Amino acid sequence: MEDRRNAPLAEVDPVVSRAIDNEVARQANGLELIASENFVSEAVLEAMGSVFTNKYAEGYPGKRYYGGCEFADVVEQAAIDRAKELFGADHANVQPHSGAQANMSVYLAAIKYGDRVLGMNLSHGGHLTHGHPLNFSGMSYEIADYGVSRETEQIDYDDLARRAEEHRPQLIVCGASAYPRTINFERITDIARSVGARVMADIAHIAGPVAAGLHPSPVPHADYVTTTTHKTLRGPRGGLILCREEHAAEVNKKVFPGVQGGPLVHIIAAKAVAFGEALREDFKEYQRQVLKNAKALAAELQSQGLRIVSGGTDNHLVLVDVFLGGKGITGKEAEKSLEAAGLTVNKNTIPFDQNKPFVTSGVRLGTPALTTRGMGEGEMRQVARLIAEIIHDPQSEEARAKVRREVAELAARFPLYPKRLKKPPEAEGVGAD
Ligand code: DSN
Repeated sequence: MEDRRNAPLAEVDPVVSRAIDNEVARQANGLELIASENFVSEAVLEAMGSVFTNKYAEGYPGKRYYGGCEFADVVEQAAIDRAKELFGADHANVQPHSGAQANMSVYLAAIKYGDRVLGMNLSHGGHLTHGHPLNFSGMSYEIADYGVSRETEQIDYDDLARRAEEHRPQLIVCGASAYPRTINFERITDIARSVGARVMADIAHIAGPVAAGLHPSPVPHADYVTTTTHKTLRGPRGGLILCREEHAAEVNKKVFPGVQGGPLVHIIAAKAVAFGEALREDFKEYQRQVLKNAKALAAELQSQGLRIVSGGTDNHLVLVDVFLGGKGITGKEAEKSLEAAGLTVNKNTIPFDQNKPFVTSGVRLGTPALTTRGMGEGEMRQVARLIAEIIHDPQSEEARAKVRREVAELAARFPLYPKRLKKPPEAEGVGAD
């Protein structure tokens, strides 16, 4: 039998190889505005694609259930040390395969089945794992929620305090997936302490600004801090838990063997690389630009006649009301029309949405990915005008063609993964068509 173990992917599996090439082209030739996405460095990709994928390493550095873990220990210890330094945390567990598994491990460490959890309402910006009835969180715990005020569309901390007093939760979950404003983690922790609850802060979206010191950190306040590593933090797809020393042993036990088996050592190696990158001064500069870009994007969208939920943004994301009480279009229609013009966004509910979650009145935009490409405030204003043009006239072929041309020009001016981009998109029929 022919041994093809050393043959290149394109020969071994043309279907997968072509899909990867097409995805490189899709990412490079379009404009990515999904707030939870980003582009990792070649160094992170190299670590992810390493032979560490072959290694079982159940346990933790120095205490493994398998032999041959000496180099797995090196990368995991590097990831732990760098995460602790980056966030000023006592303890880091870098093994969660995802943010959801990080959150699940914390719930198991912090509370018992059937206990009460107070989490942010999903349609006000909360996350599935903060208590949705179809998620393990909603299935396993009694959930109460808090949200934003109708007037300001910002978290109503007085109401949160009242609800904490009323429901007496064992755990308060804070952090959000679609909330553009600064979160007062200290105030939420004070509220939790007043009712004897623990606090889990899920900073998946804002981990980058937090690491760069541009958003107040929950680490000195909350009992547990969880995050994904692939959003503003710009690492590989995965999860991370930070906590105080007193919770370290319990958290480790709940990640493994509680929730997971063997860690993904290749991903942990890539987390180490990403955390190393995030410790550098240029990462802080990048995060500053992400925030400036989000403000520029929001301001221009506003002057183009779109409504920005909460009136602006303090972080990397902008929640746009495209429905405008029925005068505009739905989030679903906006997402589709923008995609056809080469702009990738996701539809999103807005607080007190009149439309169903699959339709929505809003779109969520974020600047992390375009900022990684090197774009600044001038480009954000241009992107905002392109978005507004499509939303104000979603059926116009002429507008779509014009926007597509400008998207292609912008994308070409800020190249992405040039060494991986194999063919011009026209040749493959890939990209904005
Ligand atoms: N799906 C992620 C997001 O887009 O925010 C959260 O898990």
